[in-house]
Amino acid sequence: MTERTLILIKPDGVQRLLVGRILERYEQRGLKIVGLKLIHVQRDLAERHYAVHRDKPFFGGLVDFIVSGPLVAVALEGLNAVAVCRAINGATRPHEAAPGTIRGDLALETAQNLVHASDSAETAESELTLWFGPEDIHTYGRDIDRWVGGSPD
Ligand code: 3AN
Repeated sequence: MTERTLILIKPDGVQRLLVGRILERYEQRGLKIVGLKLIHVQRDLAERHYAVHRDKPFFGGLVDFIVSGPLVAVALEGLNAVAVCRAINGATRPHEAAPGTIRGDLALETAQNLVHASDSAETAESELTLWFGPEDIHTYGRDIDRWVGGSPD
């Protein structure tokens, strides 16, 4: 099923000059970039984004980290985009992430694991609304859509 999902390339990705390499992994898989922006996020949005973790001991550190510098928010569309992006990212804890995944290849620390991806289609919908206005999401066809299962509109 064609889905949309939210990716964040977190401040460590920007600081480590990995934005291009990380974005390339999703793009090469055939996923379509339908929204893209660099944001230095306010605390309020960061807290809303991570609201499910509010009671976790790492919540404060997580919010401090995500507001520490600009990050890149990406809206991606494609067949099974939610599951595909989670697989591309690899396990939350980088020492458990398989080689070939972003975290398995490029990260060591759980607190600085480079990327976020929505964990379900429902979460994706609410997260995309949080990070992008309707005018920031673009619907367009690509010549390669017939080769990678993209929707042609
Ligand atoms: P994922 O990003 O793989 O979906 P979640 O949703 O369990 O993982 O956690 C959200 C984020 O919280 C992680 N990406 C990571 O940055 C941070 N995090 C999760 N567990 C820990 C932990 N034990 N210590 C520090 N940060 C953590």
